[in-house]
Amino acid sequence: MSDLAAVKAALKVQRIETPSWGYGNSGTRFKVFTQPGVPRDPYEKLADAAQVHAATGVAPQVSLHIPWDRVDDYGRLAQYADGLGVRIGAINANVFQDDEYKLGSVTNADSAVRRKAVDHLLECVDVMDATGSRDLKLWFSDGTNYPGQDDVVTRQGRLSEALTEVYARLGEEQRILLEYKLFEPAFYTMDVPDWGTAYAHCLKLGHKAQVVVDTGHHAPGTNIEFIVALLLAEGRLGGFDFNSRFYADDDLMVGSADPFQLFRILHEVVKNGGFDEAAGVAFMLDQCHNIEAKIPAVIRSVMNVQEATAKALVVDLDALRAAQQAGDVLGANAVLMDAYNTDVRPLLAEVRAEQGLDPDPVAAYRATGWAERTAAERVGGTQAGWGA
Ligand code: PSV
Ligand code: MN
Repeated sequence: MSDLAAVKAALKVQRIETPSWGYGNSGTRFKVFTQPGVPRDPYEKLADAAQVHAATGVAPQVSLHIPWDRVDDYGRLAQYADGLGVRIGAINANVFQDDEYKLGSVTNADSAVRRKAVDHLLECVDVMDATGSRDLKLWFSDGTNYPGQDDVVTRQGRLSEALTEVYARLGEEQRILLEYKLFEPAFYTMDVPDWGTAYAHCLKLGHKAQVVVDTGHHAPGTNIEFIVALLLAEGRLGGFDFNSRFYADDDLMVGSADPFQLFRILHEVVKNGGFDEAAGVAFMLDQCHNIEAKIPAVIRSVMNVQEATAKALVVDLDALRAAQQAGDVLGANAVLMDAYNTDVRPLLAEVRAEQGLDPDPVAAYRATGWAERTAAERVGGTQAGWGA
């Protein structure tokens, strides 16, 4: 797409979902640093997310994590979000933090543990019903640490059984988004280690089951854009958990470690119709801001996705296809690099101004005084954090 009006129109309708846990304290296994003004409950997390949407205009959805965001009345939480101009996005299940899950959740050899895990997943569908959420995002920490610890195929059978029960509970418009991860916390085998395993389960389940690509969940050097293109072509790309990594699952701000990779991924999305509403791809962030201020970091991340998207949108696809058809290796590569090397920041500033937004979202946020106000007001209580 190289028609400027069409590029601008596409940027205006882009939507990026932010994670409730991105607003709480987080850290590593060595230390969680606290920050002043951090939310103390899901309501305050939504209020922070609404600041990101106000500054950027493209982040109206917030993913929840259950039980971290457990409340008594989810209908009330959804209404509160509505009043802030945002809504509830994906519901992330959590079957990785209870002691019973030491040897796995839905793949545990003990049927009582499996029952408990599936009941939690079903509870998450109840939360979707109450909040109007479309997507149940499933990530399983299940796996083994040592060769011989358990039988790989038997575990796949247990996984399949659990997914089948949850799939049957979904409403017409609801979906399972199945996320894979190469390693961690299990170090020898994960039960859903890669897109192929996730894809195989989704195929068996049906069209309401889709794969989620978390950009931090691959072996170093993996060609993620190839996976994205393939899943899109097969109609099975449910969404992204965007973040950046240098070494493992670092969960840094998306586009900070390798902006070129983010561009290559979004180029495949653009080229293969992934931005069409009908494709149903959820563009979510899954990051933790350990040392940087949370709200500006989320804003920065949203802007990084916008910049990579804008570059992907200015690729001259006609010229690219012509070069590909002609076998012009250098010419085709030059078309892509021209787009990547375009400074799209003035274009995005224009798009924002046309929408009545400040061209500089971070400055706009800072000018609200929200950080100072929440630091003064949010005293007492327990700050939300990764795991709460
Ligand atoms: C697992 O590493 C993961 O990417 C899953 O999406 C979890 O729900 C999330 O991180 C927790 O932060
Ligand atoms: Mn994730």
